[in-house]
Amino acid sequence: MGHIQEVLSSKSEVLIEKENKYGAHNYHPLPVVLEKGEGVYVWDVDGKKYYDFLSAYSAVNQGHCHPKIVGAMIDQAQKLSLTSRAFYNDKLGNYEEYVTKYFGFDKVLPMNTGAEAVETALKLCRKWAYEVKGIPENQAQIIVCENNFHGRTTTIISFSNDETARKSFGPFTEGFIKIEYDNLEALEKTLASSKNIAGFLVEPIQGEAGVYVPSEGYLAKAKALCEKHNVLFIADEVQTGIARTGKLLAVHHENVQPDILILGKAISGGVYPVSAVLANDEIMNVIKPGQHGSTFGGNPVAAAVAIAALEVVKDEKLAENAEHLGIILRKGLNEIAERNDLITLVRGKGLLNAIVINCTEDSDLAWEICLKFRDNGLLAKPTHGNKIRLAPPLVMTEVQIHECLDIIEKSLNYFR
Ligand code: IF1
Repeated sequence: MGHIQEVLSSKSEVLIEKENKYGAHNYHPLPVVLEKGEGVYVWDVDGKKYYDFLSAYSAVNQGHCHPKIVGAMIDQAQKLSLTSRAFYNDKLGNYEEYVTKYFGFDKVLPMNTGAEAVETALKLCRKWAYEVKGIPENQAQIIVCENNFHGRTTTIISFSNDETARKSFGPFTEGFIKIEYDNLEALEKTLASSKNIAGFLVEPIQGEAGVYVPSEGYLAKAKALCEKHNVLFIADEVQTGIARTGKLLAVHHENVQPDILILGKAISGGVYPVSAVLANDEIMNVIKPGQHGSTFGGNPVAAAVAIAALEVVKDEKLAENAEHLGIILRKGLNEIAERNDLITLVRGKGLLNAIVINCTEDSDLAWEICLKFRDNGLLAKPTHGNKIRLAPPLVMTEVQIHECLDIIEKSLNYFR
């Protein structure tokens, strides 16, 4: 197959060049320059329309620029945007009550990005370990999974096994034990190996690793094992949460209530950086004034935006829609796989899906396929070499899913 002939408009080229010249090279974006987003669609600077099958990595579950969410941001931003937590304001308490009742926890600690929320959860877990569980100071160990992705701070990459994310960023933070994902024996063995285990941090589905859905019952049994050993079950639902997998939370597929819940991305509908850590009083009350915080954490705009974004999830039944359309999407992808051997595997839950392409991880075929998707009006991006994540906003319709399946098959057939 030939390389896609790259012909971008001069408008796009100029803007790409600016990013190259004035911006850090910490990304390798697909060559498309976007200017507008609305619902399931985005438009490039030349007015070409695309289906967005990445959803900003599941941050725009409610669709791009949802009017209710944007409206909430505009209204609040014109009234009071930021007080810092040095003073009270009229939005935070209402948001804290709303979000804790929404997910069923006593308290929330509001932050801004997913990584900040993960860091917050790790600090909370350690402090609980020392002050409640009674683990000796500085001896707490937190279990994590191989091929995890929890963000890019120094502590988080300390327990990553992705050399690209780690190389030349040492020295690393101690206190983490890595085990195989979806392996209950490994979890049980590690839990039993030491009295200093404080928590188990896990993605209910490993997104970046290529949308790995664990075995049925894994999350429920893992939670039970953690309870047995008085270890906190910490669910990172930054990517899998907010209805993405067909339930409000991915852990709800197994009726699991985490000890600590981490949320980000679509909690704001992709309109504003909002993240949150939720827990019950026994855990959350270990944090005292001055022990943790953030300038923007829980600001009035974040509070207003998050309430609107969460209301949209319920009002528009996005979890039910994701569940229903995910079944149709995977069925259609499997039918394409029967006709075209470029797809070796289809996996996912709700509208968090991926196809595995019949090539080696270092091949550029998945990238080429995404360029062809782009030419045919659908935007997606490979993850870890030969997997292409397919995660549209949860406001898709059945007709649009079928239209996208046609685009996907037409694009794949170009490479046969
Ligand atoms: C980028 C990946 C996805 C996350 C989970 C915490 C965070 C993320 C499960 C941190 C963030 C984003 C980061 C984004 C791309 C995207 C991503 F490719 F990096 F790995 F989704 F899979 N927990 N994931 O998925 O949240 O600090 O970014 O708000 O470009 O780095 P954040």
